Amino acid sequence: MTMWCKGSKLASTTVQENFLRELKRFSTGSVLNKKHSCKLLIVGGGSGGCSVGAKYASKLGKGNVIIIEPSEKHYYQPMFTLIGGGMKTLENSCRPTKSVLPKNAVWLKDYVVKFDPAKNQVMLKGGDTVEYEFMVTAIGLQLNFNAVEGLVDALKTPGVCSNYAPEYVTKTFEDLKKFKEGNAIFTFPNTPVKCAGAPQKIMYIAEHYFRKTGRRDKANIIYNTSLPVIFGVKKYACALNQLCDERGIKVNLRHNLIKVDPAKKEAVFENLDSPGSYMTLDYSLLHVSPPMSAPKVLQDCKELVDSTGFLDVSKDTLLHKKFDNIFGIGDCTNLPTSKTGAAVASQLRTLRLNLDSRMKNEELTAKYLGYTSCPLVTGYNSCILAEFDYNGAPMETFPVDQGKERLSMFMMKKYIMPELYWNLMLRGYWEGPAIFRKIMHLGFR
Ligand code: FAD
Ligand code: UQ1
Repeated sequence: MTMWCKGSKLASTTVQENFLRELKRFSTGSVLNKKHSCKLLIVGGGSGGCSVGAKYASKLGKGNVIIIEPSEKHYYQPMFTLIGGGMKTLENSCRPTKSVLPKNAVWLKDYVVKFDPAKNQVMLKGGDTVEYEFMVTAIGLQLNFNAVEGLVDALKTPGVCSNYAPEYVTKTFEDLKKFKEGNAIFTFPNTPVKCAGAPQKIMYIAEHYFRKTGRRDKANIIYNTSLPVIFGVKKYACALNQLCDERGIKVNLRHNLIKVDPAKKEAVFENLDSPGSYMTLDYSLLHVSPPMSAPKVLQDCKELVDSTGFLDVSKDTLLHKKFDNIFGIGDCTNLPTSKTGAAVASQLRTLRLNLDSRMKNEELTAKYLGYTSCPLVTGYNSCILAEFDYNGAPMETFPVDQGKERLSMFMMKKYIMPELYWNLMLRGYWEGPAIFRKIMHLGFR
């Protein structure tokens, strides 16, 4: 202190405080905060962000595209189902983000903490701001494990697992291996979800695994879903209901997991058709699909979202309903279709054509029909490949009845889809199977 001043105590304190404040500002980096700007900003470098980024980084040239993505690791999430069943490893599903983002784009490894669409800018956690001419929002959705009482602690105990997050997914197969007897319960939450088939795919895999390992007669398999049906599309719902009947799986509709007690090994479900009435079940195995929502940062920007908190875009063009320089893709949007990577691929085509038009001030002509797909893995060698549109009408690619369990579809899910994802989709070359559907159906339908 004496180094700084020889005057009164008050003056020396003020100088010292100012110095400390400057030091803090410098050490936290705020003095170095930057203002970036770009032609196209992409928020989120997951399935949607990477593929849009790949398209535009080459089209617009070096430095004109900025991608904001906080994670060092990129996961191929559709593989989580197979990891839970012991058919793939977590390493198989993961690549460094650096290796999947387009080289011509600028990667800012940070979180968006505030959207300010009126000023065409976003704020980052590290303090930087980014200004854009056009923005594509692709920040996925948020998993809310803590919205179920006791769940986060229960996930640390034997028997409670979830395929939904990379930190938990490897535990699923550990728990399947350890299962001896009792209730094996699988849940579907009372919220929008990504991959609406995933909560039950792992159940069919577990059922097959117990059969393969001679424990099926010891397992009481139960599917407790918040939905009023087993699956939203009638054709596939019929096939799945029949499968559950044949395999002795009990389905409880409109039952929502609200509490897990790992000490008692009990799970509590609310009956959504009779509020205030509950079903408590013992479990030996509990696979939880957690409640999900739009990311909080998006929900907080009221101008961007609808009443559900998801990005409010036109279901036809993917353009934001209020801001004509903002598009959305994937799980963070309010597109009324099932949230999947397959849907993202199909949306990519519409988004590309319409963003090109917006950049040239032309009318938007491309229309997304709601195509989505869910490979419903039903065991270690079978899969029902559901494909459908906004109306729940099947939009099947192959000229066979896809409502049946098939080995070919399983092989495609296990071996072809990952290659297609890493090598084509993330590089912007896969815009869904529409072209194959047209070719395959020539002369058939
Ligand atoms: P994501 O790929 O999740 O990417 C969102 C990105 O945004 C992330 O990288 C995240 O780090 C980033 N982000 C988040 N917050 C911020 C922020 N504040 N600032 C900046 N960046 C942020 N789909 C299929 O097609 N077939 C399947 O068989 C299938 N099975 C699945 C099984 C499971 C268990 C799961 C979990 C998913 C499955 N899916 C499947 C769904 C598919 O993975 C998603 O629908 C798809 O990844 C959505 O892409 P997205 O770009 O919208 O979101
Ligand atoms: C698909 O396009 C896709 O994206 C790459 C998936 O995974 C993320 C899928 O699981 C499926 C089924 C499709 C649809 C593709 C075909 C060939 C039917």
